[in-house]
Amino acid sequence: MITNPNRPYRTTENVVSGAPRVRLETWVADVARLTQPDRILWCNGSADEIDRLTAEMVSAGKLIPLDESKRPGSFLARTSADDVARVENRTFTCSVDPADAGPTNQWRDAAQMRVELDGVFAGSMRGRTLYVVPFSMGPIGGELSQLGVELTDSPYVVISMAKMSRLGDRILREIDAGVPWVATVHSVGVPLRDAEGAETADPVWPSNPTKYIVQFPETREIWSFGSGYGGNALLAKKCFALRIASVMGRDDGWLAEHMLLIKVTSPENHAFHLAAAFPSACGKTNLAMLRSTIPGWTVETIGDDIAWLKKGEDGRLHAINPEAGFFGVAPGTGYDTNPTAMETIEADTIFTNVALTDDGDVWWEGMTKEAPAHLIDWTGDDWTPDSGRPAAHPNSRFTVSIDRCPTLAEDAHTSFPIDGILFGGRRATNVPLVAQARDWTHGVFMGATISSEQTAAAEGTVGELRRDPFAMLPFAGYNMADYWSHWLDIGRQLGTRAPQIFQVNWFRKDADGAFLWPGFGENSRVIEWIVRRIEKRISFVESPIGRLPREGDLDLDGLDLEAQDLDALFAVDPESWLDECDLTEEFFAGFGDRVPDEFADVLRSMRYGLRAAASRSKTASASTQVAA
Ligand code: OXD
Ligand code: MN
Repeated sequence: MITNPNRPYRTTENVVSGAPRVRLETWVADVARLTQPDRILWCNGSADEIDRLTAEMVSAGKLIPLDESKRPGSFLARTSADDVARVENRTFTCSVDPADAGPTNQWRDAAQMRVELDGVFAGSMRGRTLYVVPFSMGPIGGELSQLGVELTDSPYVVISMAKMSRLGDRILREIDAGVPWVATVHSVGVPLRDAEGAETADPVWPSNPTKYIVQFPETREIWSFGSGYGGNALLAKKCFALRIASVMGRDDGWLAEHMLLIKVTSPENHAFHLAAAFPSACGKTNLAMLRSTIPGWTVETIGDDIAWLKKGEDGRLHAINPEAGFFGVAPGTGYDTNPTAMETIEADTIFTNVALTDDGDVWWEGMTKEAPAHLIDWTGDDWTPDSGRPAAHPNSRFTVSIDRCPTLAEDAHTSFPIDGILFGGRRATNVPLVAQARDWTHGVFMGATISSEQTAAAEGTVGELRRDPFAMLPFAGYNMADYWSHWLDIGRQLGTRAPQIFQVNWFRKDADGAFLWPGFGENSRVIEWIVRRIEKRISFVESPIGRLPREGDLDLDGLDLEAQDLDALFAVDPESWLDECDLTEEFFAGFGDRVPDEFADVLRSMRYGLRAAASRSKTASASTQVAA
């Protein structure tokens, strides 16, 4: 049974003594004894090393080089058909106490899981190389940074990690100096030789139908088996930077969040830093790379997926982007929707599961209005516009270093204080374009109630609310209700220095189902209002669900927005909000008595305000009828 030598599973076993490097080497040797690779390669992410691994993958047919004049330094990978997304139903949290995993995670007994993992990992790397990849999340040696080591048998993981996180010999020096590290082990689960020595050919994309994505929160350990794809295999990302890091944050007083980070500069040349949490498919990368449509305002990119937040010495909440790259969804990204992303991926990019053009470039739905007349689709088959199926997989991706982003803020490599936090869902009804929380507790409530209406595209009843608290449903490494309490606790520590919290909704629709708000670059108008509220330059209209813009404060210059649409964007219907309060109460009830009491107080005052508004509107409509 192998465990993290920094935090062993049992204090009486597996304790490796000696210098930190010896502990690391002993752990690598233990994993190698279990998985039986043919060779072990320690990686530092140098250009030579990445070039060599890339060339090996190209000659093995595992990467397709793209046309050097059209897409320099870029490659296409195609996965197997059963390995195209994160596998939430095979993701497990093995906390010591099942209650610590909570109702939103799949708990498994740690000891039993270790036995199962020992079984599947036994001999799983036969015939392959075991790559040892020490990495830093956040700048190496940075105050909010953390170290990890990934052991993997996938060269695709190594070349992707070189873009997504920080590698290098300096990390080993940090480890030598005693800095602890998170232990992560990954195997695609396809040995090239069986126990009897019979060899099998290596598939283009090896993956195993049996998959495990396992987090051991107390020992800060991740074991991933059977998938070579993104979040399942790049263990620094969702598994470490969110699931394990959120537990580290709970224990050590900080926050690991599924948030993008941007820097906004006002016409007065004042800079503001915003963090924003949105569930999947809500335009997070677009907001991270926003191009302002209002004069004098600029937005710079810091991160598109994950933020780590901690109280700084000045008493404010400081943030870093722990990642060093983007792993963005390709479909829907085009020069008209996100020109910054398109410029970022003009070179030095690994594409996965997009379509290949006849001239050696890439294409996906939404890149251009018209599809090319012929493509090779993501499965490697011929494709024409009337093939009746998408050419790129809907979850196809680009992997690219953040340093290629033309709007990158300098802060992408440092820490900085946060001025505002945004929570957004995809709501066709009820939720206004923007509302400011009355205080931190109300803001945490807003985060806890992020939701989207179910669309016909997914299983479930259309119109039903899908809850995704803090956009962390698949990523909170511990009990979601404890996570809310931890947020409240951080707010108490920050006191008056806490950032302001806002709720946004770009997706409200009119009665005919048309979007009321144009979105994309025009969201800069909402960002302007948010910044002006942070500065306290402007006032607000109080409503039972939060603080709304006064008439005239939201800059609508040059926008073709009817007065009735503007009203509809901000309408707060007391009756539907009272129903929404009931649904929220039901949702909270699923977490039992661990839900913070403060949420009941917020609900009570919201209902009080809504009932008062409902009776005012009844009186008003009665008097209108009398007058008529
Ligand atoms: C992602 C996700 O891939 O949130 O970023 O699923
Ligand atoms: Mn994400």
